[in-house]
Amino acid sequence: MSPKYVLNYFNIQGKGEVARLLFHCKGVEFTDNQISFQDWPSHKSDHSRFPLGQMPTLEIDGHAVCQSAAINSYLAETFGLNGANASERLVINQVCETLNDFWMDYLEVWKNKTLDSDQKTAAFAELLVKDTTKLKFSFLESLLKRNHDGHGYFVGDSITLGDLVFFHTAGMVDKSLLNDFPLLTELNNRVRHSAELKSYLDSRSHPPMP
Ligand SMILES: N[C@@H](CCC(=O)N[C@@H](CS)C(=O)NCC(=O)O)C(=O)O
Repeated sequence: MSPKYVLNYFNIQGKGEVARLLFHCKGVEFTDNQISFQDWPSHKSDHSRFPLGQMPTLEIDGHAVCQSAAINSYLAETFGLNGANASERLVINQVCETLNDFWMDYLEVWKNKTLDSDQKTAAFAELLVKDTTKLKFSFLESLLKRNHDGHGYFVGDSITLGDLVFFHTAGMVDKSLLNDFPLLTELNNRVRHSAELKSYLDSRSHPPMP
């Protein structure tokens, strides 16, 4: 019998969304416990549910674990969405780490309190066209091309953690990011309209970021 899963995260996409996508992709029942920013201070010091005073956390039969990357790879492994062998996991891990590096660059702008909203918009636009960003997405496109000439998923014949992390990251930033990457654009659309995720994504109402 499947354990009782409770995923705790803010009512935004952010760092908890890939776990949500993994549950929906596999149709595994879970409680999507969305906590508002307003309510969060009253939960933060409950270290039995939030070991580091942060979210996301996943409760598995009442036992709470933290760290989004650990949660995502545990769920992917448990649901058979983490590649069929070490070579596939090597590709998936490269995808996840590359996108994590990009995400860190993105957060640096997002968290910069010295920028007003117009300056932030300009800084995001600059980040998307930076050589280091282009290099990361060219690399991802080259990884994708190695499997079914880029017309499927990063590995194998169906969605894995790598595709979900890519789809999630692409959804958090301006669509122009993918303009130069036709295969990644196709992948983004393939995941968006996949039979597994369509109904969740059609009804999803929580925003990407506050
Ligand atoms: N390394 C952690 C970072 C978690 C993290 O930064 N969580 C933020 C939201 S994305 C949080 O809980 N912020 C509220 C707080 O620190 O009080 C992970 O990947 O799960």
